[in-house]
Amino acid sequence: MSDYDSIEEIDINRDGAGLRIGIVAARFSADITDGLLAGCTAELAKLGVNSDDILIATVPGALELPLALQTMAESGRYDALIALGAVIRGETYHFEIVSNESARGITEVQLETGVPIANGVLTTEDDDQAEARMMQKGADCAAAAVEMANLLKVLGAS
Ligand code: INI
Repeated sequence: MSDYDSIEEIDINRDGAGLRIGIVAARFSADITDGLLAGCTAELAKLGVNSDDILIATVPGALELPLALQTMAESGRYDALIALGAVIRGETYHFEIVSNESARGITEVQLETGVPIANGVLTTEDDDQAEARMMQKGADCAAAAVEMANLLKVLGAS
């Protein structure tokens, strides 16, 4: 028996039924993005999200993710959003700028709009690392988006 058994705790809820989810995917590393999308959409289906309640938008690169996400968040049509992309150190001279700025923008959008965003922008040393992680990362983001959407509904109602 834990010390906090007498204190109310909100259960983790990963039931995706009825949730509307928007996905924005950066095409810069298209093969990696495809893997992220495959892992993400398969997990959303497993969690009960209806395919009619999902919209996928694509943008050129990770730096375009925040603005597209902001527009979707402000539309009021989504319970949660998912950002997908890859920034690979071996393929860019400005790795830090692209990875840091996309992460900063994604965080800012969720805090400013109140719509949760799962950050699935992989930052890796090379393609092999990105390929090894893409399916799991996509699935993790689907679970995070569903969980956060449900948590915010409870927190907002209490
Ligand atoms: N965009 C990415 O998504 N990943 C990268 O690794 C990357 N590199 O290597 O530069 C990248 N650059 C493009 C950037 O996101 C914008 O699309 C571009 O600067 C136009 O605004």
